[in-house]
Amino acid sequence: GKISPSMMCVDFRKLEESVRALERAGTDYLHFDVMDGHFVPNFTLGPDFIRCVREMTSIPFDFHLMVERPESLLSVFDIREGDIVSVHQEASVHLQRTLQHIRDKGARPSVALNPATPLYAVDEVLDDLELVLVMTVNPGFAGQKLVPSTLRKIAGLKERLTASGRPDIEIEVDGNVSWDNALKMRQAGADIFVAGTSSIFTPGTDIEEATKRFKTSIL
Ligand code: S6P
Ligand code: MG
Repeated sequence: GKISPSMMCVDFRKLEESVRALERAGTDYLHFDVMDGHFVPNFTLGPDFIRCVREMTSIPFDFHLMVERPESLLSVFDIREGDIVSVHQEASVHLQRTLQHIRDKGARPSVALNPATPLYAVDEVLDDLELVLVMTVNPGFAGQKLVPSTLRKIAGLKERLTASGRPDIEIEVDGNVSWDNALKMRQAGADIFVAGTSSIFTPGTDIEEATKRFKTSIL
């Protein structure tokens, strides 16, 4: 499994040293939560913040766009080859075209699904995808509790992808990925784990040590 630490959970006063600790621990991605106050009732990281982190590191970025009409906002982000870009199925009117635009930038197209969104919502875009992001909480806030039915959903998605001839599509999980839940998610078929306040960013935790331990636990 791969780890994608959630940058909205970083202590912003220690931004650069946190990025360095994550680098030393061999993180696979950095996860950036972008919220617009419409699709979700909150605001978080924007293009300037993300560009600032880009200047610090060459770790690939994992954009999670929790915004209405993501197609109209792709151009404001510095998206590079090898980055993951997740757009929400519920927020995108022209989903196939949006995924195509992401691929044209050399990035890895991904669709995010809210807990209540059925798996068949990705059936018609499997050709355009490299990953599916399964939300295991309702998006908008860090520090929430797992929606239990999403564990079955991960397993269901794994089966569905295999049956459709796309077992190569990776499954990313986001929301209350605690030490315990990560193991259950791993067992259900998850490949990429967004780590937040439930694991490596619990106050008082040594980020480098916790990230290494997390990576070992999802091997
Ligand atoms: C939630 C967001 C997530 C959170 C992450 C925090 O809307 O998409 O990426 O930052 O879930 O982790 P935790 O462990 O606090 O749930
Ligand atoms: Mg997220």
